[in-house]
Amino acid sequence: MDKPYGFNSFPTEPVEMPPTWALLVALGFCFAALGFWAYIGLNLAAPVPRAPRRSEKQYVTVLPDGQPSERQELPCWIDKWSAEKEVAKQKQKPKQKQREPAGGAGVAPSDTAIEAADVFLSVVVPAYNEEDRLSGMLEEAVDYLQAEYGGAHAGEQDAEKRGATAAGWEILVVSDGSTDATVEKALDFARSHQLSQHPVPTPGPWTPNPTRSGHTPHGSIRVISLEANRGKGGAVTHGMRHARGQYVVFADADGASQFSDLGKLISGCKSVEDKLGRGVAIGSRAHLVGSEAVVKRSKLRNFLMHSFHLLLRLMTPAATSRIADTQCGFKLFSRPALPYIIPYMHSEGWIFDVEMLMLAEFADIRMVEVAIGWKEVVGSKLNVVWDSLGMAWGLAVLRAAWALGVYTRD
Ligand SMILES: Nc1nc2c(ncn2[C@@H]2O[C@H](COP(=O)(O)OP(=O)(O)OP(=O)(O)O)[C@@H](O)[C@H]2O)c(=O)[nH]1
Ligand SMILES: [Mg+2]
Repeated sequence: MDKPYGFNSFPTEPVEMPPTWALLVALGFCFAALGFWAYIGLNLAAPVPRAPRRSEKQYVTVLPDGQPSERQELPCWIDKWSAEKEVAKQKQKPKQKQREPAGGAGVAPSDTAIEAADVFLSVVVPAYNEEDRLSGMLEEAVDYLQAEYGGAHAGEQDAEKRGATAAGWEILVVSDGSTDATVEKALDFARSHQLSQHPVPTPGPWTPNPTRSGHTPHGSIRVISLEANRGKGGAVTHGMRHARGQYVVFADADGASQFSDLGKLISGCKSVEDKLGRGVAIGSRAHLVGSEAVVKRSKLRNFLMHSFHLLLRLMTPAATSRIADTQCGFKLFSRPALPYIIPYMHSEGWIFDVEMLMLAEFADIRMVEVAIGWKEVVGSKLNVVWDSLGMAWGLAVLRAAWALGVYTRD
C-alpha cells in the first residue's frame, strides 16, 4: 500500500512511557516551581506599612485661650523602644543568636521594656471623614472619662487610689486622611469642652438627649492628621504608637460601642494579665447575635458575616480562632502588651484586628472577650460586598505571610 500523504498523526508503533521516577521528579519540579512563584507572589501581595511622615508624628490641640496650637511633637514610645532593642541586638553574643528558634522573635521584646505610662488611659479614635459622627462619640467618651477617672490631668493621689502607676487620660483622634471637616470638628469639640465648665452637650448614639457634658482640661484631646488615607488598621496602629496610657483602648468614631463599658474591659484585662502585666480585652458583640440590632441587618450582610467567621475559624491559630467577635472596634491593651504587638503590625485595612490578636497569641498574651453594648449607627462606610471580599483576601495573605516567614518579629 502507498504511504499516506503527509504524516501520520496516530503512532503506529507503541510509545514508550518514561519511568515512574521520572514522572515523579517532573511533578516535584512543577510543585517546587509553583511554590516558588506563590512565595514570590505572597511577598509582593503582603502589605508593608509605610513609614509615618514628619507631620504625622505631630499633633494639634487647643491652647488655654481656645486657639489651635502649633504642631507639637508626639511622644513616641516605639522609637525609643526600637532604638533600645537595636542596641540590645548588637550586644547579643553570636552564641546566643544561634540558640534562637528559627524565624523567632529576635531580641525578646521583654528584654526591652516600654517606657513608663504618663496617663492611666489613652483612647485612640480612628476617624475617616467623621464630621457627622465624631462629636457624639467624643461627648460620651469625655463624659464617662471625666466621671470615672477625674480630670485628664488627675494627680498622683488618684493613681495611688486606683493602684495604678499613672492618672488621667488622653484622647488621640487620628484623622485618616479625611477630606471633610473631621479635624475641625474634633478641635471645635475640644475648644467648647475646654473653655466652658458646662459645655452644651452633643447627642451621641447612647445619649440622644444628653443632660450634662464633661469639661476637658487643656491638651487632653490631641488631633493627629495622616497625610494620606491608610485604612482603619493603619490609623489605629499609628495612634497606638503614640499612646501614653497604662491602658490603651481604641474605639470607633461612630460611637457604636457603649463607651461606659470601658470599665468592664479594664477589669477583664486585669483579670488575665500575666506577671509582666500583659493582657488584652476584646469588646464583643457575640451575645447580640439573634438580637434586633443584628437581625435588622441585611441577609447578605449576615451571610457574609457568618462566612467570614467560618474562614477565621479555619485559618487562624487556636486562641484567635476561639474569639467570637474579632472585628469589634473596642479593644483594650495593657501597656506592657504593646511592644509585642504594635511594632509588628502590617495590616492597614479592616483585617488588622485579626493580626493584633494573632500577634498577642504568638507572644502568649492572654485575651479575654467582654460583652459590650453596641448600636447600629447610620453612616457606616463599610462596603459590605467589596470590603468582605477584601477581608477574606487580606486574611489569607496575612495568615500565609506569618506562617511562611514573610513576616517575622525580628
Ligand atoms: N471606612 C473607613 N473607616 C475608617 C478608615 N480609616 C479609619 N476608619 C474608621 O474606622 C471606624 C469604623 O468605621 P465604620 O464605617 O463605622 O465601619 P464598621 O464599624 O466596621 O462597620 P459598621 O458595623 O457598619 O459600623 C470609624 O471610626 C472610621 O472612621 C478608612 O479608611 N475607611
Ligand atoms: Mg461602625
